[in-house]
Amino acid sequence: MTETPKPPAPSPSSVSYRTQLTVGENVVDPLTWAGSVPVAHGIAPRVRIGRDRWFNLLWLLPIGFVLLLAAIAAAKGVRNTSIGQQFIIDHPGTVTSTYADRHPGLPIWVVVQHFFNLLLLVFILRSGLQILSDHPRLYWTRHSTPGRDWFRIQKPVPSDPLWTAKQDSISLPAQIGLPGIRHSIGLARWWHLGTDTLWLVNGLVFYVLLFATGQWHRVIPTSWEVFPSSLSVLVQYLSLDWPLENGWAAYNSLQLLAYFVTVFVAAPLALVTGLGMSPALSTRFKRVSRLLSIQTARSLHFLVMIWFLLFIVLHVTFVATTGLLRNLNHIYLGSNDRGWAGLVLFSISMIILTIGWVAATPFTLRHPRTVQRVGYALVGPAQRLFEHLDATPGEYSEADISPYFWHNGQYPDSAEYLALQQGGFADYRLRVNGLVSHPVELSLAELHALPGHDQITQHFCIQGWSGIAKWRGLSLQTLLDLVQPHPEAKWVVFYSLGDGPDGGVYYDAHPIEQMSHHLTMLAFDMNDQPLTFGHGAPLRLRNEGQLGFKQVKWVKGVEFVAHFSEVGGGYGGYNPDHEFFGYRQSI
Ligand SMILES: Nc1nc2c(c(=O)[nH]1)N[C@H]1C(S)=C(S)[C@@H](COP(=O)(O)O)O[C@H]1N2
Ligand SMILES: [Mo]
Repeated sequence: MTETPKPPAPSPSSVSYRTQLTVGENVVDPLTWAGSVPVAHGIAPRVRIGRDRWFNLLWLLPIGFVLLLAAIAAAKGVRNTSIGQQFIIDHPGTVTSTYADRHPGLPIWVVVQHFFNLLLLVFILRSGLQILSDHPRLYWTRHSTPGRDWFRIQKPVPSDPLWTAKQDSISLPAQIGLPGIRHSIGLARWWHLGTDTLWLVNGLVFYVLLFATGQWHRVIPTSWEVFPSSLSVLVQYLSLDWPLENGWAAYNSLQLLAYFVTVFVAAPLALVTGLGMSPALSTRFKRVSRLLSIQTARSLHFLVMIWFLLFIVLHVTFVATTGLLRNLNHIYLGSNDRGWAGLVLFSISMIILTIGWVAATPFTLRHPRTVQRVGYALVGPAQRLFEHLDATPGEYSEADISPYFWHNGQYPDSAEYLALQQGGFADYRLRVNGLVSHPVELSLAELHALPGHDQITQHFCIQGWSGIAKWRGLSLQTLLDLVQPHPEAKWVVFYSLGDGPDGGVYYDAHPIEQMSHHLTMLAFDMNDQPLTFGHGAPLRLRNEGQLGFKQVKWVKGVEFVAHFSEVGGGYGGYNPDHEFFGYRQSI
């Protein structure tokens, strides 16, 4: 037997970890989705009262019903008094203006925009609920401390010290959430941010036309009379003796106020609180971010959604009960007659809406790459703009450090990792190679010997939780100086010792220009202690202008490449490959 001589083993520093990656699927199979994450049900919504008493919001249904009956009785009582009667005579409920008298009716652009608004809101609300269910808790401080949430649709956080935010996520009914499967935040965000963008464009056009045509008279109150007049309408509604409506000429004052608040308060607030959750922006506008921390923004964003839901329910109720045919002719036809044409158009619009509603989830599961691509096309430009605002990630003080920092992701369990861990990482080597002049392999001791620094920064997980920690490590710039990337190197890929939930090594690609930021670091300490197992021992990435999933933990290799499309599934990271996230996500 002759032995064929083995070819010389390539020098380890030139071997790429790419071969350890897997390619993601191009369709979603709910059974194997996200590492076969099982269905997990949440609980009825609860609000915290005091330190640790939780109020089940379902009680609001009977309580609300009793309160409504009491309010009806009170309103009827008021109308039986002479003061009450005089008040309603003095303030009949609608403030007419010369504009309203001269320009009754709704122009066709209102008709068209109203329909688009309705259609987009369906997707915005569904995907918004999906996003909420990925971290089904709300807080008022950036710390996301278990037990300090003010609202939750999930049981209390278990005592397991390695409990992850992914384990904490819950399922929603498939036709409520979009795309309706557990932990589908990547796809839900494309729907949410993509339809948000269209909704904002629709809203912007609406604002412009409103002021260009004088239609704003119909939705902006111009006299203080609107308040007593609204009160009068409220009493008339509650006493079940409703005011005479003539929405064709002018809305009643309560309706006017509701429209005004929705268009000019709730909608802008939805935008501001939405953007308040972005790492790039909330770190850029530090003053704003002090007041409007990510969690305050998220909580307010939720309350704005509640406003929209209440508005929709009441709006539809009144449309149906105050002369349905005529109201539908107003908003679907822009005409004031009592024929059936409005109802026909309304029915067609409801069919379109229902088809869109029912098809959205199956379409998303069958064509997730399309959702990923179209979503990025819609929101990518804004996202890149924010990154180019020269984001200076917020830096905090020791006093800001979070008492609890959630864990997330898939823990490493390979023999390789366990052996390294048992050896106190004495055998650990960070392999840095690719398009560089000087590939290196560095032990932990060598990494510690390089110049390092501390930083106190905020982590933004895509699922919605946040936390502040102090990190110690070396700037990526130090590493760049050491290895000298070639000019063609435009992306930097970080490989983990841990696998992702679908198998294959976890990795993520970052644009090289973000590596030179003074806060981009490979960290080995967290809050003055060596990184724990759960948080990424022995080494993890911090790129503070980006979301949490890009902060690779348990880093074993760094590779400089021309473009991430050559790596793994080609979408820029494990989550982009397997769960349809974006390759940069700064909002
Ligand atoms: N290797 C690896 N790194 C990872 C993950 C993972 O699953 N595997 N999860 C990411 C996600 S989604 C988040 S939010 C952060 C969480 O870091 P923490 O556990 O220290 O809070 O790590 C990121 N890095
Ligand atoms: Mo995350």
